[in-house]
Amino acid sequence: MPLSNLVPIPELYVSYESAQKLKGEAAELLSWDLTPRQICDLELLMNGGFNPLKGFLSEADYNGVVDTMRLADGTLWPMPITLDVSEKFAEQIAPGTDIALRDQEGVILAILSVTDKWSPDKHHEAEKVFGADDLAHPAVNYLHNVAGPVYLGGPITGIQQPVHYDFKARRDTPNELRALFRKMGWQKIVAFQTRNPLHRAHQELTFRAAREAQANLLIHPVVGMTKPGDVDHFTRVRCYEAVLDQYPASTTALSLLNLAMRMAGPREAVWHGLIRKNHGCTHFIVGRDHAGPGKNSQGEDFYGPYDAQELFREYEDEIGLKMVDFKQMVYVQERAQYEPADEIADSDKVTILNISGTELRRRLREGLDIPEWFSFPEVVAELRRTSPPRSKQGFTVFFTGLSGSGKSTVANALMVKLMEMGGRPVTLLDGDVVRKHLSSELGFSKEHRDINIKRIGFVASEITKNGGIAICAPIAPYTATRRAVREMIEAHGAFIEVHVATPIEECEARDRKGLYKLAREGKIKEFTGISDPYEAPEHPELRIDTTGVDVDHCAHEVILKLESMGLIKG
Ligand code: PPS
Repeated sequence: MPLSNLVPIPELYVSYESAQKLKGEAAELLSWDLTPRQICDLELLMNGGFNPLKGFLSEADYNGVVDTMRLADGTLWPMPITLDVSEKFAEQIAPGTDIALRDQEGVILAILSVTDKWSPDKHHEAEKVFGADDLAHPAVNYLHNVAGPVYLGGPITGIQQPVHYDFKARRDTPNELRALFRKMGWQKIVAFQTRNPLHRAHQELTFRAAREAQANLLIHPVVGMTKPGDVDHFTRVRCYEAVLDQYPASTTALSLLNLAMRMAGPREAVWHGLIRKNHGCTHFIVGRDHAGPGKNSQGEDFYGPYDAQELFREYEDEIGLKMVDFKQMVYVQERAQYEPADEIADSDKVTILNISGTELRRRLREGLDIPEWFSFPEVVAELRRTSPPRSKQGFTVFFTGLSGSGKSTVANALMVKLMEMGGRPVTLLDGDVVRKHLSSELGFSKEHRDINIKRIGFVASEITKNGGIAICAPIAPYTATRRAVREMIEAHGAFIEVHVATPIEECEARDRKGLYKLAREGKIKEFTGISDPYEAPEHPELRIDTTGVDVDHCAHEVILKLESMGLIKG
């Protein structure tokens, strides 16, 4: 039995009695409503998953972590765990203040005793932690466009765990997992981190990894926050449960980890290792492109495919876990089995079959065959259930462009054409109409425009989730806000951004509402294109200019795009 599993990992919770008392007192304190990512971080801080951290990082620890992957006392820790807040909230806080940390329903989860408050250099953080200050990296985008500008640090007093209603029996704290391993007499445990459904290749790989290490296996998927666009965790957990039956009985456990991933590749691998060590594991599988964020804005990979393995190897002793490096498993048709790619010689002259993630998504989208050698029928059935062919899924067409560019007119024509085709309910969220019904109290400051667009995004994502078609037609002048809406919607279906790129001269010449004239005279302030910016989309799914083109033709172009994406059948 590894020694570490005989002793519990320190948690930050106080006793039940103290928690009840503290809860009463905390009601009087200033409160911070935690974001979904902060709730994930707090849970792992409190239950010891982030041991040795005792709270959100102080400024000195943060600087050490960002620059050298070490806390101020020299302990290895690769990821900044900080409490980011708004400037307005930070103004009320000074070192020495206690604040109540609440979940999104207002339940008090913990008290933060603030020792540090500072405004971080986010460009520096992005460069050092994620390797590039590039918004194509999901965590860099989060850092600049979602996270607040001020960080608070200090120790945490844990009052209660965040509440989960889903898969309760599959969630374990580090100490619960340690106790399970003790009870089962498991001495060596290989952890497998994943944010994707498991197919046969993963099952083979994890099974072999455990056998080679003569260890038991822990499938330890992340169910907190993963990469935007990933398969939702409800679907994935049902898939994992199906795959669990494929391992020899009592050799393998499945436990869900409420981690908010950062997709930081090499640094993330080291972080994942430390977290698994805290959960009582002895070995950790690090794959090709571990926790990779995809391509950067130049279309290149952020990290080399084996950077994560190299960094992990460098720190293996300090992490206290042995790395099991990923052996890529491939299917050999002639032998009807999976084999490690590096064990197949050229002289074998065999046929190797593979289906990439992109190809799998295409087949699911188009309702095409997914062969049995690739995945388990239960997993495929589960994936098909949540991702029906695209022609049956909901989607959002998001028009953006200047006032008078023709957004509403084309959107209206598109709506009618889609209704004529039938099949799915269609809702038009036009800029003016939304401002009348949903956003009547808002003006045109950046802050108000962002709220307006996020409301539209929220409604559109609900429509998309429920299988309908949402057509949005606001100006939506800011790239970051449009991206946030895209992320909200792509979790449920396709997002088609249509830039109505009619030049401002044409919009102004039309001046259908007489607003440009008033804006030029200074009678309307903050008017988009005149006295307020419009950030044109760089890569919209479609760009149309309505100058001299009839509406019918423009709407038809959108229809053709939807057909080419398999969203509607011609
Ligand atoms: S935003 O930026 O996306 O929130 O704008 P949106 O909700 O689409 O509202 C734009 C419509 O409001 C009218 N209007 C203005 N537009 C831009 N800037 C200023 N200051 C402004 N004041 C009023 C205008 O009629 C827009 O409608 P469209 O259909 O775009 O012409």
